[in-house]
Amino acid sequence: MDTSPDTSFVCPIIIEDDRTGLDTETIRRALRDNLLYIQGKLPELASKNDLYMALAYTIRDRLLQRWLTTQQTYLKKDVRTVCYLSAEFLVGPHLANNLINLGIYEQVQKAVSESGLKLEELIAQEEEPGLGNGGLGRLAACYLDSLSTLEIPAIGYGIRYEFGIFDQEIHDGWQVEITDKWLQYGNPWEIARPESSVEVKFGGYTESYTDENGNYRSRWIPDYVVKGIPYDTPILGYRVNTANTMRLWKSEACESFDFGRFNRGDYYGAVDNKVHSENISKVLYPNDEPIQGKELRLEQQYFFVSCSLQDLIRIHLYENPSLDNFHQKWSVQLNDTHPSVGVAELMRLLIDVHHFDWDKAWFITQNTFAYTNHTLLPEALEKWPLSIFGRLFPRLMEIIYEINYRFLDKIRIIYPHDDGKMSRLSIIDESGEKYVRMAHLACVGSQAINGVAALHTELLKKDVLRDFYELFPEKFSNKTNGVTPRRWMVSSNPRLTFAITEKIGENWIKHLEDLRGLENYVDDGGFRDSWRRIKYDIKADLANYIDKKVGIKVDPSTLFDVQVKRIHEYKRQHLNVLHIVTLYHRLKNNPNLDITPRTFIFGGKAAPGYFMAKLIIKLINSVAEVIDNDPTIGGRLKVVFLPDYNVTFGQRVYPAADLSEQISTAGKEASGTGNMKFSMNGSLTIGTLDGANIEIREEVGAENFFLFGLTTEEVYAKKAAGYNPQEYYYHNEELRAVLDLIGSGFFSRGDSSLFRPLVDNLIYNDPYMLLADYQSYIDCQEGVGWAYKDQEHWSRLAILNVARMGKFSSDRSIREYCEEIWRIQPVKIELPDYIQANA
Ligand code: GPU
Repeated sequence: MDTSPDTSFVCPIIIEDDRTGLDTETIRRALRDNLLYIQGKLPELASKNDLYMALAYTIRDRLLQRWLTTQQTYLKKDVRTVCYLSAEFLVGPHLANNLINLGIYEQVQKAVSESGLKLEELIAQEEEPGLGNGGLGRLAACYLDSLSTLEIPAIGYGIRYEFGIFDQEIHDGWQVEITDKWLQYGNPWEIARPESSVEVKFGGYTESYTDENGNYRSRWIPDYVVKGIPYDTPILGYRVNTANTMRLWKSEACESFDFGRFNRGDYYGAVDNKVHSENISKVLYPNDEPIQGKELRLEQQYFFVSCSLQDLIRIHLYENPSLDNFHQKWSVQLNDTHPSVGVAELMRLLIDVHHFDWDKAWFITQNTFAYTNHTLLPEALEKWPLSIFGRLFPRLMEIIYEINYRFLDKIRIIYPHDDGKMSRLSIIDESGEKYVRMAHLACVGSQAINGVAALHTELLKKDVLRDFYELFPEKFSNKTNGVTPRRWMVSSNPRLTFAITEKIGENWIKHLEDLRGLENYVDDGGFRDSWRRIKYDIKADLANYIDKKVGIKVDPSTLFDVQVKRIHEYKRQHLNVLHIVTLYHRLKNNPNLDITPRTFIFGGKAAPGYFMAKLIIKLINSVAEVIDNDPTIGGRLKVVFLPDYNVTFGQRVYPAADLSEQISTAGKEASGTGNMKFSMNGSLTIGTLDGANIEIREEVGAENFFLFGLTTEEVYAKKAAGYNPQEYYYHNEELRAVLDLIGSGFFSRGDSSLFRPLVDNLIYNDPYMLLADYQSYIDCQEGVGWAYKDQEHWSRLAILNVARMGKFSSDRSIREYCEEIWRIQPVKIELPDYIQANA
């Protein structure tokens, strides 16, 4: 079958207005048309989901010209392109954002309501693609939005997991994992491109041979070959014509059957091979930090990286005579070490397939890659047993040995007789069982290395990557994370967006620094009034949602104190619980105590095999059950754990929060990005000097931030001095009472063994130093309570928080990457005349 472009086809395509028009009437007609001809449903039998699908196709039609024109422009102009390699893209639902970015929300709303429907209900139908665990995957999605908005040529490459992050249910207070079948009703946003499939080798052995010119070469004879099929999704920028591509790879068996094996009678062998190939892109591993060292996970990483690099090379050779200038046309960003096998794979492709010599191949490779580190947790630094790595990728293993040999040879000259240095820097960990250290491969093979917040980058230089920093300080820089205001303000908080725009115009949506203009209104009592009314209405909506979801009634006039993020000991959800139990304990002892009524809201998933994280979820739910049903509390404290925290729920909860909990142990959270989303939506932060909290506090001002806890230096010093949590337990009476209450079985129907592991771990071990930070946290929370009572004052602080969040737009982050790492310029996309411009 011929799947290449047929240039003899000269018939001009007449673009039907129904597929491009942006006015209400055309959209209404197109919706009906797509319902019938794409979704195949008569209006009277159409479900909400059918109508959502018809609307999604209607919007996709309007993206297609922009998308294809963008791709064509890139090819024609032979532009420099950034390619973002990420094992996760947590993009969230597409429909609402595409409407906003196209600028047709109102028209579509009208078109839909004239057909008797509610746009918000159709938007709510969309099943979000949960192709990520948390912060790292969501950051990749924010960056795609900013890249398109800033008109930067870019491709996001990843894996099209058939099952994304599991859906979370809570049964009797425990997390239960349910398969995420996000594709079951179809995905209208993607287009499969089987004609661009590529093949990826696994297993087998290598052999050397002499080519026709007498050169020694290696070739890889694989055990099996897997096919990667690309699925493309357009990522439209805000009010621009740029629509970049997110290209996700699905794995399939190369032949539907291995007929050789089949005919030899090895039917099961043949089927096994097919099943294994298809398994590679089957499911997202639900562990982040640290990821699980499973062989299939390593296969996933190599699979998508090899597919992506082969794809880049193919595109490159379409416009260029050779790969000599590859690094001038592409900048490949490694989103953590998950894709860092790319360094060895590009070497292999250049040397084995395109016959480059080593030095030239290495020059191109080193100048192509850049590496972002996202964690300081030592246990999260990826390493793979040599035994597995070498068996799966024998040729890459040889190449990594050669890279390492040449690297260490240089090190030996710089640091003669320093064997410690050599073994610390080596790509191969030889201290016990041998491992490939993926961060080392990334550092050696990249032209730039960055952390994701100022403190994080400093700690990388001082600690985790110290030897590399000493060796090539010029490669290191900081790129503080950011989030897209299109999703995290405009789309998720239309009321606040309207109020802001009414005062300062709409420029801030693309230039978030312009929010500073709001500072002129902090003294405007009328503005503060309407600010508070908006917050109240959003909280009332969330209260309704909570009631519907978990049957708990909460009062929107109470302080909404929110912690939503992955459940992890270092993020210290259990410190939050200690505060709740402290307040409860005080109220039990002193029923008339004057406290600020609060609603504590939690959300987050635990890795299925992470016992302590799951026990923390159970603890939150157990405490909630007791407190929520205690009549003596009279609603002054409420605790809610909302199941299945995801992007969609995040969009609901950030706008409704008064207080944002960012309480990780100093030095543990690389950046955090939820902290930014809360603050942009007018919540105040209670937090430690960790990750981007520090920079948020610098921007909003110390007086607008509730700071507590040890600093990183203090954490280190205390650890070095032999931290003993028992001292806190024995010297702090209230803390002891709280821990004893939890340990006694009070919250677990008398079962004193249930929370024992958690309580004992705190008293005897406490690796994340909750006990050391306890008193400071409690005191700080008391200050929060008092501050909230003065609503006028609180509103001022909230407005100032929003006004000063300009730095944390992902547009700022992406501009920095473009200028300092990728050296890539924007490219304007001009649409053909017959396409209506943005509304
Ligand atoms: N992060 Br590594 C993840 O979400 N998953 C990971 O596997 C790794 C890092 C997070 C960091 O914990 C968070 O601090 C940071 O803001 C985020 O990456 C994006 O940089």
